[in-house]
Amino acid sequence: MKTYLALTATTALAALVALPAAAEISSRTITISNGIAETHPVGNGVAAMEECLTERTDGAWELNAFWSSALGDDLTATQALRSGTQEMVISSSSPLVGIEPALGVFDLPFLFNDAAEADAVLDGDFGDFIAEKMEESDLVNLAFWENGFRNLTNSVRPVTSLEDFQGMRVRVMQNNIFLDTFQTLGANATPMAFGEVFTALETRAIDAQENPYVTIDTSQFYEVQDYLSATQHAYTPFMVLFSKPMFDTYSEEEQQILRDCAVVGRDEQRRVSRELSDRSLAKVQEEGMAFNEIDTDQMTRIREEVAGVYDRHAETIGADVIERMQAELARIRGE
Ligand code: TK8
Repeated sequence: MKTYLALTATTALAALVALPAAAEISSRTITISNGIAETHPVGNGVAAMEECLTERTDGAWELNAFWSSALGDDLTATQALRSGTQEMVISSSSPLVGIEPALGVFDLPFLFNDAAEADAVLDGDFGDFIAEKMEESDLVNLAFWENGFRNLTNSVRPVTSLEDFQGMRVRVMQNNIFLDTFQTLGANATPMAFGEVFTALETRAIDAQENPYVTIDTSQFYEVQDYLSATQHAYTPFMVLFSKPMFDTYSEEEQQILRDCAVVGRDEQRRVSRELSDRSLAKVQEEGMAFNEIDTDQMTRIREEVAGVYDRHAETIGADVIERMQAELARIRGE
């Protein structure tokens, strides 16, 4: 009798604990796509996110990840989210300005001074403001991860001065602000999806591209590029986007699990990205790239040359969006 009672109590307790979870969490396979290789720190972020999801759902969810543009480039995959045919994408913000013009604020040259500033803006009120805007386009931004500070590679010459950009055929993202920045520097800029860049460099259809060190390394651009110059001309984020039509079918508990685990992934992704950056820079030099920094006077000339980009794109991005960003940066900088 005693044993029976104890058993019943245990069973009842187990049912109490298990029931709400069983009611709120359905078993799911979530497709997530990326343009970069799995060896990029985004791979570490996705692994950390998956571990978190497994733990929080008792293994009811699985992430099905596709790399190297296997499900299409950033823009194509993001459109699939909007129409509710794919759950997730980790996309650069830059190719999405046609969907949400305010995202162009991140593409303005020399906006952030360092990664800490970028984190403070992206993880704070400004990031929330952007996330709210994305919902109007049927996209839920779960978190901002790191793409990083971008640097120029090419197969023509080391870029040490403003004049060195002249006539260089540079691939830029599908983004008018980057296009304007590189045209203003005198380059011949061509917008292109990321998945086409390696081949375009290999066949010499273009001379140059720009990306953070970890991307230059993990995409093996060192095989088809000779020079790397530390231009640090912009910091662009990755957005961890979820299809809003699909998100809306998830229970509140499930939505919270997604948000929490995207943040767990973010912290790991940024940690690895920052740790790898120096190693990637060393590695691409070992692989034969010639690296140079650009002296302060020339960097000042480059910055001044592109300063007009801010005004030329203020109307498209939204003057209020740029002002909000600048106010936020002033606050962070203690100005
Ligand atoms: C990968 C891209 C890449 C970006 C680019 O899909 O296109 O140059 O920097 O990281 O999002």
